[in-house]
Amino acid sequence: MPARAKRILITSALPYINGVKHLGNLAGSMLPADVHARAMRLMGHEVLYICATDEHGTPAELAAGKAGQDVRAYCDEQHDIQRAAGEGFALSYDFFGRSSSPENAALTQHFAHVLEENGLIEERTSRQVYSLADGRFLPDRYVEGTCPHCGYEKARGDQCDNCGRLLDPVDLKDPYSAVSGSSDIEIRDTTHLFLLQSQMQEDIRGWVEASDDWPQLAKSIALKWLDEGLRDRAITRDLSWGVPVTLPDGSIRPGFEDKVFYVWFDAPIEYIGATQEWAHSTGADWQRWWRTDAGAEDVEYVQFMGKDNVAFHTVSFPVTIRGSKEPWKLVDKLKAFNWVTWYGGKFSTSENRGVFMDQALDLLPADYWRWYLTANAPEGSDAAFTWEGFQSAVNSDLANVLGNFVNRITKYCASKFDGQVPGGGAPGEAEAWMAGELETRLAALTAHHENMEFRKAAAETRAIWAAGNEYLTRAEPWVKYKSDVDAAAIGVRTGLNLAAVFAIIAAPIIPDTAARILDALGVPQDNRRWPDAADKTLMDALPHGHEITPPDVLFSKIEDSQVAEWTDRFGGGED
Ligand code: B3M
Ligand code: ZN
Repeated sequence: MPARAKRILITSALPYINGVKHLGNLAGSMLPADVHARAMRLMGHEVLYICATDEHGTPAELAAGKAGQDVRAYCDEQHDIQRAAGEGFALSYDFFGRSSSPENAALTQHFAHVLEENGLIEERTSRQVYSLADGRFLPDRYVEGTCPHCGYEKARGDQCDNCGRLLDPVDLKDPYSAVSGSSDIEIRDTTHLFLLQSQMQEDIRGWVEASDDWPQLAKSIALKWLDEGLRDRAITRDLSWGVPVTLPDGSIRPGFEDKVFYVWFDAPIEYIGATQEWAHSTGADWQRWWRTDAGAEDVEYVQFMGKDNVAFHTVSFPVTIRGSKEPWKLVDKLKAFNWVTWYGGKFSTSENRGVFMDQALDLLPADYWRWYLTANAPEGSDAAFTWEGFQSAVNSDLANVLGNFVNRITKYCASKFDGQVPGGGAPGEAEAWMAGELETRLAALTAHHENMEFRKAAAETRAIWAAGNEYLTRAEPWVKYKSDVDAAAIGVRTGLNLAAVFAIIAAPIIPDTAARILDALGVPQDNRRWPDAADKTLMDALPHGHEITPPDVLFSKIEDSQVAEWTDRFGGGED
């Protein structure tokens, strides 16, 4: 148990329902959230890790349309596919919900009602793009055209993918419908609910400035938005798929029969909605995680996301929460990531550039990817995925450093000591050196995990494994065995105990391999706890005489021929 066990709520940005995510999406939200959740659980904290598919809005409708499917059927199918991909990557969600759940609809409607009671919502008439050919309004991504800022010709109504600016569909030049391609378009008046964010400007600024626990990237993005001034924004759309706009008595709001809430209004509310889904399916209590009048003031709430989502989490969603004047839990720590690029460029399905989550698992087990993507997390800047970098991380860190250590020591124990942890011998110089390494390095590693510094955590994990190999070089049990079996015994015993420590500290990043090593060493579940840097018994914890079995090969090296084949299939540096 840590000095003080905390209650930690972790959410990762909700992946859009429109297709399996690529490795860059994984590396910038779900994977680091999982690594953090696992590390904190191992350290004895009570963790709730929640995620869900983000199922509303134009991306869902458009993708369903392309697939020729009804939107709900499309979402049902894609949700299962994404859940399976998450399981394949060993993402240890406590619950993976759906923003189309009844829980989220009820919460979204509730927030709109209280915001309106608090004078923060009003109906306004605004101008929207209307397609005569399609007989409908074209919100957000339903319309494409030329970006008024940079001239990019395939800008989407809500955002330009070329210059990154957020757009209003009516500002696009030469607009055309993304449904039919028709440019038979006019601008018509339509009524929507507007959230009066401008009234919350000072409140939100005060809250952001008081949040000392946010890493730099998140805070600077939030302040930039506040400096530009919060604008009132429409939180409904002319669409049929989404959360219906109701009055407090539950009936549809007059004039909003063909409208629903905007996806970015209901999606973050689904963090709460998915927690309710979890509670309803398990009988657990959701309020102690979310309601500060029901114990949630003790919760540490950590959010993970890519940098493009930060404004929505530091400004828009907090306007919803704080504007409600109800006792909801707000984020305490927000970890934002830059992009993983594909050789410096964009991942692209259509251009065959990059690997998607389901494809990755057909090539190699999850731990290989988890290791590389964590060791190269896009923290300080964007990080390029390259096959060469992936090959070298797997071959040197996993196969040569960790795999080789575990393999050497367990095989030697099996062949010379009947596969039993040997007693005998006393710690000497080599053991003292290793104990010193462990003490300082474990303390550093623990701090990196607590601070959510993922690259540093992976580097320190590797450094501890490497120290183990250095220890074996110093202790030389295989040389000593010839003249002094007891002197060899202390080396083998220490080595086996180190293998257990190495597996436990690796478990947040490579959980499947860690479990295989711990199984091979016969470490009981109850003893699979995060090691305390000050613990003097770490190198002699396995009972003497205890049986171990060498594991099968832990990692196979990636061959140059595989790199060549994958470069061919998924793209590489040449294009
Ligand atoms: N689905 C956008 C994204 O995947 C969005 C995140 C929602 S978090 C509430 O980038
Ligand atoms: Zn642009």
